Amino acid sequence: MSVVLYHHPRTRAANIIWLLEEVGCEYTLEYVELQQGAQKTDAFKALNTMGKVPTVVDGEVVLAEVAAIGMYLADKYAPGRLAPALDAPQRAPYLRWICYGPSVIEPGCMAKAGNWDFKPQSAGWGTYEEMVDTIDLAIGEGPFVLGDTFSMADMLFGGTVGWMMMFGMLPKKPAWEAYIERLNARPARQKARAINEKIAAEHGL
Ligand SMILES: N[C@@H](CCC(=O)N[C@@H](CS)C(=O)NCC(=O)O)C(=O)O
Repeated sequence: MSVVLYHHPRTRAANIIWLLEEVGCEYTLEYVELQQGAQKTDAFKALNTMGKVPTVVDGEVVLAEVAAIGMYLADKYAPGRLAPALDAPQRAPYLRWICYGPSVIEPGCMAKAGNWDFKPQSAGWGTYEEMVDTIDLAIGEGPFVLGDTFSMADMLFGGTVGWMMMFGMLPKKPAWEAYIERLNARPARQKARAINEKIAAEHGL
């Protein structure tokens, strides 16, 4: 049985193809016509009440949220390879950097770009400057956030950092660019990019 990814190539769902390719499980893609509102139909919202992609179905499992999907795929299909064991010391930074993308980087960048009025002591994403310092800590000397070991954390954390740098919402620091280039060089990422571009072309995007 293959994993089904509800997908659109110009969204966060694009990155999930990279995750699936690295994990190496069988998968199929279901294109969601976002422009026509297919994500807000009752049928789709029965899978994901948010009416958003990515959404994944794996047998009886239905899952949304990029970080949750990544952790699930790594634990189920690549334990010990893309996800450190539950009792491994590396499991702690692995979880930290996976959570850091959606809980700090995404809202922190949106807050900065949108000039939001908020109290950094109360907002979970804190100040932009502290976020940048923390990304420096995560990337460090590299080559990956767990040092020499590439993991699902790089796909999720690195995916978010790369996306935000591309949109000018994070600075293009040389060490960060070098990290993203290491991720871009992975064959699975290049394959995923080609798949996304093919689907985009097929749909005139
Ligand atoms: N928190 C969600 C965000 C998902 C999300 O915002 N997806 C966007 C595309 S990048 C979407 O489906 N937008 C369509 C809509 O909201 O109508 C995640 O991490 O998966």
